[in-house]
Amino acid sequence: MFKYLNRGISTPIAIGIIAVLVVVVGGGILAYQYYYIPKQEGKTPVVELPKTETQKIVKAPTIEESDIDYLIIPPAGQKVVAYEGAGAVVYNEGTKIAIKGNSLGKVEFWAVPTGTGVSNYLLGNGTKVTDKYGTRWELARTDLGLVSSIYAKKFDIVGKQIGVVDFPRFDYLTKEQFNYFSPLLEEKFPGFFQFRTNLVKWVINGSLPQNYSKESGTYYYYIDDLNGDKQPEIIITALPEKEGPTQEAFISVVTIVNDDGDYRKIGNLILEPEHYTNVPGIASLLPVDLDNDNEKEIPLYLGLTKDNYLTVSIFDVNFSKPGITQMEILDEAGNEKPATFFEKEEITSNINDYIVDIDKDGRAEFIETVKKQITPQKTDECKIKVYKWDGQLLAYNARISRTLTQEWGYTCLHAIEINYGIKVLY
Ligand SMILES: [Ca+2]
Ligand SMILES: [Ca+2]
Ligand SMILES: [Ca+2]
Repeated sequence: MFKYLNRGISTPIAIGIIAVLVVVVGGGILAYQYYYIPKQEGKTPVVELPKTETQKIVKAPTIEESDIDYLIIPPAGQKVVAYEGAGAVVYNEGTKIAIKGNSLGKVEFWAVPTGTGVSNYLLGNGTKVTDKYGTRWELARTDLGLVSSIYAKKFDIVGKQIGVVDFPRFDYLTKEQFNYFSPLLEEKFPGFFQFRTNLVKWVINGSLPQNYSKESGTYYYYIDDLNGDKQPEIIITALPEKEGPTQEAFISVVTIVNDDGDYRKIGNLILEPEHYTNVPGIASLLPVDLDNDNEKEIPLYLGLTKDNYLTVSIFDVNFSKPGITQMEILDEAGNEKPATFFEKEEITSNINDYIVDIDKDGRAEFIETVKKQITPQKTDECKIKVYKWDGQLLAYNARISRTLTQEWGYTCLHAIEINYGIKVLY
């Protein structure tokens, strides 16, 4: 099940992924023993909160972010944002790292390489630089490439080690990301931004109802610009403090409206316990516009069913008439039902979901692939089911869907690449 979550980690905006990993990996197995997601395709299993809760702007107080003693200086013209916590990073050529500090005597930079059997190694000592940004110790090397982490040892003027600084996970921001991320960023050095974690936590605390836990790991958030207005939306999902069969999962979307961090609620939605087994969250399927209204829909992973299917469902955020609803689809048999899909991997068959523009018309489709073994270790069958917006519903589209027989060893991703001429990257 790690695979499902890992697929999303390389995406630059998956800030809450670590929290989800902890919750899903730690709590998923326990949770699914108590809950069961029925496969019945009946009524929409959601209840909306009163509309009076939406659209009110909440003013942010002045929120201090914790200070940092490192710098990640990107090459000219690029922008980086650091998140909380460590993680593997690919350093673009020309990226500098530095430790701030006036009273230090020496700084050593160390790398933990990726892979096994290789020990930590010294990258080099820092060179002291003083300019209008203060005093810092810069590493001369700017060709770090892929490393699982970097840390620095700080020494005082008599050579005694006085601390270790771990460099965090960071991303290079695209222009588009920077446009909508900027209210949530604080510039620490030209081109180097710190993510305003404390502000985001304050927004989440204000958005969650009383009985929902504010401890990280029991909620999950994800940041995107769902409606393309350059103001970021925070998608928040959470479970109540005391899990149990009568508890309801909470999904909320807020928009940060200015650089002060004031926010406006767009909508809330409550998901009844029989429809999830864990904190709903975004993993490998990212928000994308599926119904051609220029607003992205949100695919959420809802945990495992009793028979080990991972559930994915699609939610639609409505900005003009604020609210969140679960999408409906038209299935292969022509029935309308909630947009809920399942993923499962077995030796003889597996089911996976993707969101890609499979017919290359500039719009994303929802794809479900079902791979089955036909002849052991010889041939497989891959059924590629395409759901496309038909003007009314996300509908199974027989014209684009295909069933293919393929050589054993090939995946449905190969089948999509060969038969549709597109590469699916996750
Ligand atoms: Ca927006
Ligand atoms: Ca849409
Ligand atoms: Ca398309």
